[in-house]
Amino acid sequence: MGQTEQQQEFQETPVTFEQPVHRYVFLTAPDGNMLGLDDSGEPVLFDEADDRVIWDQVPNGFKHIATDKEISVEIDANNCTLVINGNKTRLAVAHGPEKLPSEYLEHLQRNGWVCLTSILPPNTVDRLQHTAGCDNYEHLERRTDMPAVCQDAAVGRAICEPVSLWLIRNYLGTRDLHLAHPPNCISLAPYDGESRVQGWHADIPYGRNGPADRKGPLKAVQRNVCISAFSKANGATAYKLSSHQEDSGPPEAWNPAHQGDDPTLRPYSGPDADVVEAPAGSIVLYDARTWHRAGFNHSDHKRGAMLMSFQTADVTPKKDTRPSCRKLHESPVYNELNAREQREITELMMNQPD
Ligand SMILES: O=C(O)CCC(=O)C(=O)O
Repeated sequence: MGQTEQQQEFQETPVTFEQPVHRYVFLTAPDGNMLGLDDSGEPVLFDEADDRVIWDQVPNGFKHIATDKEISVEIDANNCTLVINGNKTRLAVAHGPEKLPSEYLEHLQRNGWVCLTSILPPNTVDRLQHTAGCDNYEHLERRTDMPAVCQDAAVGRAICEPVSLWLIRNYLGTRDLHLAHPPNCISLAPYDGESRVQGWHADIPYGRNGPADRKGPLKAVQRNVCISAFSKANGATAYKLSSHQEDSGPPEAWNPAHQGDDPTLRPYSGPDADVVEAPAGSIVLYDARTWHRAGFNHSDHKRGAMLMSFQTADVTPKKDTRPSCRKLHESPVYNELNAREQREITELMMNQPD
């Protein structure tokens, strides 16, 4: 590697998202459906997280952000009771997004990626860190004797995070999606300066479908969950943001290890690449055509992540997700998930193309 290239190493451009100072709330029924207002302003439960289910807590109750309508209700230990469709329904005040789903969708459609900053609640993040063996749980070995989704309900909750599911379905223009592989909680070890590292790639084709037509219909959205806080220093995923619009995959020069005899040559890490830095519990969604690779972890600690690919019904998954889902159905963890989560996971993991 020449002098100039070396000077340009580890110089990716950071795109940094700070901890939100304000977040909206969901009002969630025991079955996981979320309170919203219908077109006539009546309270209704929805199973999709679009703008209709986004609320702000105000002194006497809640304000519906899309309509400015306020409802007065007493809040007791983060719960309230409301009459919905003639039934008294107990609702939990739950961790919501920093922005409206429609704002995220606008960003995703314009740029091919979006960061949902700190969208997962802290208790879910803590259990994901436990499952990945990172952060406060770095002393633990990651379990490999059962699928991650059976190890802790937090994994299923992260899979079913409702704003990201709504965004992916709208971006891909279909409700009918499945996961490309069983979700795993992984950790990126500190980089020793010489081992082989992941090269630049795009995740389409993700399965066994043959070469992708990058100009063809949209086929998949990737979802990287930041289990640890992601920073350039600890190996946050590197992207060429908006490269989903390019006609081809990453340039050969960005992957010198793929050409010569030395598979440990480092991939491009200069300023034309980006890293998305975000607090733990953030989710980065990106068009599967986006060029990306794991970052270089220059810290002394493991960096936890959960990587998922949501594909349209016609795409063959990389791995069959049905055996893991059957194990989940038999596991006590399944009963910790609410009805919405059980339905979503079963659909996302059991639906496979013929
Ligand atoms: O580990 C990472 O940061 C990203 C890896 C990734 O997205 C991939 O392998 O496709």
